[in-house]
Amino acid sequence: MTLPHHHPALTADDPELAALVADEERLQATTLRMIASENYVSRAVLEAGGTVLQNKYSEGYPGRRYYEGQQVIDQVEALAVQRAKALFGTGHANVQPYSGSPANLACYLAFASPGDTVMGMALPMGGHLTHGWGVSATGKWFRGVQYGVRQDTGVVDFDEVRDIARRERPKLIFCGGTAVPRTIDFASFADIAREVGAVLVADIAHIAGLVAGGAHPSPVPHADVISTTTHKTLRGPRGAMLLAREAENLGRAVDKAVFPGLQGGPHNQTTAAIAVALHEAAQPSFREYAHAVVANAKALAEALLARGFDLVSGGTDNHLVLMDLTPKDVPGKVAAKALDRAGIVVNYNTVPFDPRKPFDPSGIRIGTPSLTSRGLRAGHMATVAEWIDRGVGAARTGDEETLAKIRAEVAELMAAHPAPGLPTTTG
Ligand code: DSN
Repeated sequence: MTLPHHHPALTADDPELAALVADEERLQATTLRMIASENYVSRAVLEAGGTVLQNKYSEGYPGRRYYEGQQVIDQVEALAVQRAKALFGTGHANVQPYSGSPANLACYLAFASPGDTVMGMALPMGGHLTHGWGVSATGKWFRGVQYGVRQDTGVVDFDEVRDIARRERPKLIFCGGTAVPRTIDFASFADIAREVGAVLVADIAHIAGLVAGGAHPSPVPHADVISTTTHKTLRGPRGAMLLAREAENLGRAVDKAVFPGLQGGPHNQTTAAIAVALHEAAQPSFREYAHAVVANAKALAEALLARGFDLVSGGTDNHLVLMDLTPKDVPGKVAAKALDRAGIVVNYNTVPFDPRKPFDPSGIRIGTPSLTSRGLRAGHMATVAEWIDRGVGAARTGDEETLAKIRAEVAELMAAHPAPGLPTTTG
């Protein structure tokens, strides 16, 4: 299969780099991308992110900049802010954080001081590095205390969360994470945060699109601040937002922390692409998409359970499934690399109480946002589960022939379901 040239200037200026871009386009077109945090953006989002808006410096906020010439940029940012507030129903939005980690770091700067106690879900339990985990700056510069999930259920135990919070009195509590397959109970976290006087940050990076599309309960009005990336289920560019209730001056604190506290000039081309993604997410078709992501993940989980796979928490309520491969006698990394050779792209992942190391853990994490963007629906999930089953089996026995066969079957289904944003395939 060949792809036509879609980047004429790049191809003329720098054919070496243009060829790499074409290779990546081909890879994304022909593989089943199941990394739960990835997606395909629309061509409109790609175009907005590649505009001359990137030539402009604009430290500050609309109407309060440190450089002149902001007649247009102010409107772009104001539009993104207005769309974010409308989509999520919040009083305040900051669309400038460069990505999820700086967005979370801004919460520390806004509401805590170095050495303060902060609380989040432990990374191996499904949390995120920036929720106070030891190797992260947030765990080095703050005193991170961590909650997890129950070993018997795989879900958060709010008695444990409350006990830790009462004992440790954290300044900040993070809820949300990167490998949480179940609905996040924002109201219960908010009760606990209120009781101990902590600021509650709901990190909805993974589920922002589901929240926007009505397929996961909203953290509004429970969380004080909502942190999210814009490129996962929300299907926007690589970027982030911080949303807050205006009434309590939370928004002002967040803004000061992002700029001048942490960042310089916002990436205006990204702001524009975020605005486009927010516009797309406000359409009725996005609601259908968000619900289909969840329906696909549930159908996939059922099909995997029927094939004898062990799923953390026994299934999923959202877009991701966390598989413990211990009973299959295949380490997560071996399975992930074999599936990659079969054209199914996943990541190896720790599972709660994992006896193995994070760089060689027991599980894999899979998700349905990207394949749903290509139009795959619940009826396709039995096939996907079968591929994963055969692929994991082939990983155990070193059966490269089976992996190659799956690769060809995957490519055929992908050719029938072109991905948004990619050049049309020919030949
Ligand atoms: N890297 C993201 C993920 O894969 O979940 C989190 O930052």
